[in-house]
Amino acid sequence: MNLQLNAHSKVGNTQTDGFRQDVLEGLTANPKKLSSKYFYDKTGDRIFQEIMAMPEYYLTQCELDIFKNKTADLARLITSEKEPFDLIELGAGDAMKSTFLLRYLVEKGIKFTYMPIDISGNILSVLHEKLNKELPDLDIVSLEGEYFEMLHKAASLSDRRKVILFLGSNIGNMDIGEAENFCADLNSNLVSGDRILIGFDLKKNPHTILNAYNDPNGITARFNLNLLTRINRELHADFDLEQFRHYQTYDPITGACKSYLVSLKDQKVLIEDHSISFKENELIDMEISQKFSAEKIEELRTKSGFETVGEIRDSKKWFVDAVWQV
Ligand code: AVJ
Repeated sequence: MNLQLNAHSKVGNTQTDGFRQDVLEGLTANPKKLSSKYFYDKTGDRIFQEIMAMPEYYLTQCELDIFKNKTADLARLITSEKEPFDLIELGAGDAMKSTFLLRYLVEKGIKFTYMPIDISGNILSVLHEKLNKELPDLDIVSLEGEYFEMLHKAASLSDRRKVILFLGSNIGNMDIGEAENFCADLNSNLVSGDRILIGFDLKKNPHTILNAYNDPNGITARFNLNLLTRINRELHADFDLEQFRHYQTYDPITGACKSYLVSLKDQKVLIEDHSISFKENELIDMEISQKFSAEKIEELRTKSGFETVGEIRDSKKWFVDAVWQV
């Protein structure tokens, strides 16, 4: 079975409608806010690839270390029984790390279907093609859309045991309260025996963390500013990118690493027929990349109702992949 499903409406364009509504709501709020989930258009996908290749962005190498060098341990944590299961990856992207696990499972003859979920249809078709070539025996059903919508779709496609991958510290894009709600929602959408594997970026030397998001070449700045370009293109807005500057913070106490765009002057931006006013030095809250302590991870697990199965850290102990069970 090799399928590619998506949530595009054939009549009207529900995706743009949701984007427009979120952007207008966020930019008329105080403080102004945009959602980092919209970073990933075609250019955003490409800039994120550049970020993952930066020496400062240690997260990629840490989780790659786990998937490359501790594959058998990972496989043991997610495959409890003999029955075939569905391996669902939230925000699969290019599946650079999970491909090591996929290859291992295929080589061991373990029966499963890989279901990558991503909001970027562009990156999903690239992934689908790549995996067909590299692992021709792999069953793939790719699902384009929002996580929970696509999880429901996955549940409607089969009643096999589900294992959900949520890698790369994607969970860091939620604040602690949102992460608790998200994990509790995951828990209530799963059934007994289902498992989740979540990648958490751990607290560490604050310089190391800040450097990963405040890179000297301004790649992360471009990543943020690209959302304004996307709004200009898709919502016919007139943001002047020269008049906004990226600003990054890390609070080592709370573990919140946050990015903002600062308006460099008093200015008005037109988005369709809405005029948005910015004061000089006014901020747009762009992204949170939350860092975790072991205690916070335990608290998140118990609050959302999961049992622990096990966890694997990279050799530097900077990152952890935790496996939980309903
Ligand atoms: C894809 C959410 C894991 O927060 O570290 C990288 C995105 N933002 N640099 C992260 C990101 C700026 C990344 N995640």
